[in-house]
Amino acid sequence: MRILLIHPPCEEEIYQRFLGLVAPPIGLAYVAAALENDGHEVMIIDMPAEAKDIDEVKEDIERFHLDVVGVYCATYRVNHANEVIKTAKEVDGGIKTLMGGPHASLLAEDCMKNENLDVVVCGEGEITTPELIHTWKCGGDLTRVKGIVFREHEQVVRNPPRELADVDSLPYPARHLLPMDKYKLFGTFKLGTMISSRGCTYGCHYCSVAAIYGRRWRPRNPKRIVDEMEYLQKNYDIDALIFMDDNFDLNKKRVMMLCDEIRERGLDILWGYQSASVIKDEETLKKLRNVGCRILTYSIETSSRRSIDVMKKKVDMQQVRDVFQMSRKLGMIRIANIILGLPGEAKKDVEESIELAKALDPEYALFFLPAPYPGTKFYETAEKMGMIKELDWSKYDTANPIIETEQLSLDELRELNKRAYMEFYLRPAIIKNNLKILYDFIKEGYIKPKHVPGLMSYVLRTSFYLARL
Ligand code: B12
Ligand code: SF4
Repeated sequence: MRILLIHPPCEEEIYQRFLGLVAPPIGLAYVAAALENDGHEVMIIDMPAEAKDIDEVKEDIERFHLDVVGVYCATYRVNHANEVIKTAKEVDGGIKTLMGGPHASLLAEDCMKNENLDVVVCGEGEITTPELIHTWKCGGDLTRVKGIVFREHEQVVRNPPRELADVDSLPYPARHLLPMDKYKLFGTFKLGTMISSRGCTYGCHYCSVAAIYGRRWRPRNPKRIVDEMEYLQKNYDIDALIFMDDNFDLNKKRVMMLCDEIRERGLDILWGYQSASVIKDEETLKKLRNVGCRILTYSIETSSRRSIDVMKKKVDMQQVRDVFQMSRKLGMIRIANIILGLPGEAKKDVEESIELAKALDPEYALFFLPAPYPGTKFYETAEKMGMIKELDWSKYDTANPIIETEQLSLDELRELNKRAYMEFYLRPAIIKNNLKILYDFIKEGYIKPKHVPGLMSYVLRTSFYLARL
């Protein structure tokens, strides 16, 4: 069958704005690989990365003569995902339409209100999607396909859930179908991404991953991970690699084994990850640094002890301070993610979080406004307490305020968020920190002359944005 998978855009790309990050939709590439293995002809359009609008996508759908169109759906992309599905059916009513991703998985029945949508694939797509397409092709019985929600005789039917895949036996994501040249970090490093584990055992109340997959963590074998790192370096000539796991550093022993494997193979690659667990000791941090790990994103979330407890986030503030100091000494690029305005927070708490960001003094900080994603415990509570003031899901991108706290209105939160960015970035320390990193990275050969134009244009764009705040 001829299948097109689409990554729809969203209104605000915070990571692109502040980190010059454009990342591949690797979940779609995993599904595409499984479909190719089954003999299908698969294409992927990454609308934001390729800067394609819906009219251009419509032309593609007309040109490709497709059997199936599938779309990724996170909450903040839902309006565009629905538009894509509608467009596919407008072009040809015979095209089967599919949705997957976190929002679709958690709110499948709601997504099925779009009458142009035929099926939602809930949870992982690698086993379910080929099986579904095989069933369509053979005119088989959809009630036998686990993990889908579909329409039968005008009724929406939910089948039993699909068991989780064995993460070590999955084929590599079909990156050859993605516009790999478009993926960037800091506007200039050619970026590759990988998933070295899936899921997370923590149960943060605002998390969609825990809501979809439960509190399970499935690590890949370090040898297989390094095989894929080598493959990426060799085939895509990437400048930097970021692990996009839900919880990369949950198991310190596995991190150590991965470092050993990288060292033993002599792999020379600049890499980083988003830390959910926060490696706390200097020895491990050193080990990471010595095998090229130089970009660390720490999800601090908030400085307020009360918010940490309410959201069931595992954070120890003293450890966070120590880790920031140690990783600074080791010449890492540190990115702090901080949430402002969690339930119960007053202006004073938000100001404390901004002060914390400045005190930690990382090279970059991202400030998020909390969004209660449907299907999570946070959503349940926020809804029950009447806190949700924004109902347009396209605004659930953490750049827009969604909930009011007892003490803070949406407008106040919007203002505090702007203030956080201005206070954090308009400090001499930012220039000093970044110049130091720049110097180190040039000296170590990570930044080459070819990176300079991209880097300059990213710095100018971000500065221009900050100046207009
Ligand atoms: C990497 C990542 C990012 C990256 C890059 C995203 C990208 N381009 O891929 C970055 C850092 C930019 C990012 C940013 C954000 N992210 Co994010 N991100 C993730 C993360 C950790 C991993 C995604 C991933 O690649 N997983 C691995 C693949 C294999 O899994 P997958 O994508 O789910 O795909 C599988 C299935 O869903 C299914 N599937 C997916 N699509 C389709 C389509 C079809 C047709 C089918 C059949 C099946 C299918 O099959 C795939 C293979 O099994 C997820 C957590 C998660 N596990 O989803 C959060 C997650 C998607 N992000 C989330 C959020 C909230 C954000 C932000 C809004 C918030 C923030 N402040 O960080 C921002 C803003 C985005 C923006 N507009 O700027 C939420 C979304 C919640 C929701 N209900 O929509 C998640 C789920 C995190 C969470 N803990 O709740 N993110
Ligand atoms: S640490 Fe991250 S992935 Fe794990 S439950 Fe919390 S938000 Fe979800």
